[in-house]
Amino acid sequence: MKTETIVLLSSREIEKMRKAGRLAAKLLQHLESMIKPGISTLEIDEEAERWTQAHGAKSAPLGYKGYPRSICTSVNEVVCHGIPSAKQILKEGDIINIDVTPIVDGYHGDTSKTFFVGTPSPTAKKLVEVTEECLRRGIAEVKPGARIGDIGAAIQEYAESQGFSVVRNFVGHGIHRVFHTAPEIPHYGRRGTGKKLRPGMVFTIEPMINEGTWEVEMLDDGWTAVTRDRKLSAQFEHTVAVTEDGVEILTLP
Ligand code: EYL
Ligand code: CO
Repeated sequence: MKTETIVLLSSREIEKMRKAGRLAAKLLQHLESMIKPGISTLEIDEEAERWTQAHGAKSAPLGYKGYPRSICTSVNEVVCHGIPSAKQILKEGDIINIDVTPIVDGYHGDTSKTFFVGTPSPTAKKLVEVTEECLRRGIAEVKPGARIGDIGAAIQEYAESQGFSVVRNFVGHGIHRVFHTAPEIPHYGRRGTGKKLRPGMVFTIEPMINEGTWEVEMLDDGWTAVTRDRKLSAQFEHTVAVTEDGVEILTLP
């Protein structure tokens, strides 16, 4: 059993999270400008590493539990933790989630978005729009006194009402000086359940929403998670702080 405690950050620490979060959002904006048919996901990763270093930051994923690259690039049926590769060339109609986590002055900013490569199919467009709205609805639940289960319930209700499913195997996570810590934030669940939110808590909300089944398979590389039915999966992620009167999104440009 995990014995990690949920840390409440001071306003000085939240300010550092804001700086890391802002850099993460700007990095994602920068990488978005590279997305076009013909580019490899490794080229995007290499630019992410270069840009991060040029801004005096470090890439948290690189070497974390042995992860080999600086960002995750999850294309089409890849649910999360897709590894950038020279062999993976983006093509017209793909969807790609780019997930970045720079470390600035010891604090982490974790954010991701799903982008279209050229013009999406109607299904891809709807899935991506619904997933972004799931993140928005999850964030809207966050305030002191609310429960962790309220976040997942809001996300699950909306995703399933639109005919999509919510990934169970991966959850949002506490984040500060540590990349991945308590609390866990499931993107499904029941209102009124789970721990109470308190000012100073900082965590990610990062729903992965699937076109078909919610079930996930791991590829033989040991990192990449794909949908069991190989249908599409989309994801959006912000790092948020619980404030005295609600929520602050820390990963805005
Ligand atoms: C490294 C470690 C298995 C990431 C996140 C990359 C990947 C697969 C083991 C959290 C934890 C990204 O961005 C993240 N959450 O939003 N580990 C991560 N790795 C890795
Ligand atoms: Co992330």
